[in-house]
Amino acid sequence: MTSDYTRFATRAIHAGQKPDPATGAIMTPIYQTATYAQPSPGKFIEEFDYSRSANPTRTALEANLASLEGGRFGLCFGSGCAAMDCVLHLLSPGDHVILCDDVYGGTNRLFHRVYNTHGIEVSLVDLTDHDKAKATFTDRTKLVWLETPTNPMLKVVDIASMAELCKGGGTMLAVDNTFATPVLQNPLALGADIVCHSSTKYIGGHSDVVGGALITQDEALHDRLKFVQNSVGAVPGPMDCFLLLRSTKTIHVRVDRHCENAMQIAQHLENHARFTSVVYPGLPSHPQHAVATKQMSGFGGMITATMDGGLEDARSFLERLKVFTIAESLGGVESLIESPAIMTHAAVPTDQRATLGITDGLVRFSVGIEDVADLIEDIEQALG
Ligand code: P1T
Repeated sequence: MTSDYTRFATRAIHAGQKPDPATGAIMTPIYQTATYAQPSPGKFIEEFDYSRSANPTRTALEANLASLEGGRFGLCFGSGCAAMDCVLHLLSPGDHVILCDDVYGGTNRLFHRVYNTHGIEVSLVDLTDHDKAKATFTDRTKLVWLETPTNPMLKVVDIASMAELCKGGGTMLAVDNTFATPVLQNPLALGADIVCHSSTKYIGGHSDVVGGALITQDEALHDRLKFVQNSVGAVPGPMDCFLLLRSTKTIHVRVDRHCENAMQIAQHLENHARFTSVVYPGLPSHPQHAVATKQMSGFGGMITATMDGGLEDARSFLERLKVFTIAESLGGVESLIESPAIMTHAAVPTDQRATLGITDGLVRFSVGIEDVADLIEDIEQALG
């Protein structure tokens, strides 16, 4: 499924896509069909028999995303949560999972409130602490699941060192690469077995699609995941796949600008008296800045910062912003801002939030690609 092109920008635009054989249409058509005519019973044209199993618009997107992550196989889903769920279906009762302590609230909920009840034991661990991570492995540990940078605290986990810990023990390493994007970080090259994306975010880039993806190198693992994808059926429709294919053509350009804008805003906030802490992997003050520099080619568009007052202070700041919009989600061209404690991470138990630093004064910026001077002016007027 990988493309012949070696350079990222060319793969972003061409991988998985060729002019439509029927008409020469340059853009992969939206194959809005549930089923396919069979020339003879049980004989298909290519792999297409029914659109839950395969659809040409989705096949093109799956090949494109596989190529962007440097993987051989891609699978797309109706949401990032559906992609995660597909991996968790590979587990059996009694299996043990190590989950990074700081993850999207919905990820925490899926592992703890859905799969825990199916007999999967989950250990939440700060995976930036190598020794702590190592000590958590048991002979039943089948999966390590991490995000890096994490949502929302932007911790950076050393992927290669986690891959080393998983090696040899039959433990799969899955990395949610949503915040980093395939432009800035490729976990498969660092030893991960599975890369997961909420393609709702930077892959889509325009806040108009909900989707998810899994990318792998190993054919046997891909076949197991594809079996679940088809059996459970949480697949995206062809229109959403078309929109995502259109988006990946510009992902490298968008992500570069997200990084530039976020760096300037992080530096600005760091010098601001109203914020007691500013977390951005590109700042030398970030505790894992060295790891980020080693495994990422840029630092992304997400910033978290703690305001000196509590929730009311954060609320009035958010309400006064004019360019930033208060909303869940991230990774779109437009700037968004939110309060994790009462929005994206409200599903995380209060004690866990406190341990992680998800306080009431924490705000999370998804820095868009508007003119950065307007973004900084907006922040200033809202604080003033
Ligand atoms: O929303 P969905 O496409 O199902 O993706 C879930 C998901 C998975 N992984 C990460 C790192 C995520 O951030 C998300 C979704 N996150 C948000 C909606 C949010 O505002 O943080």
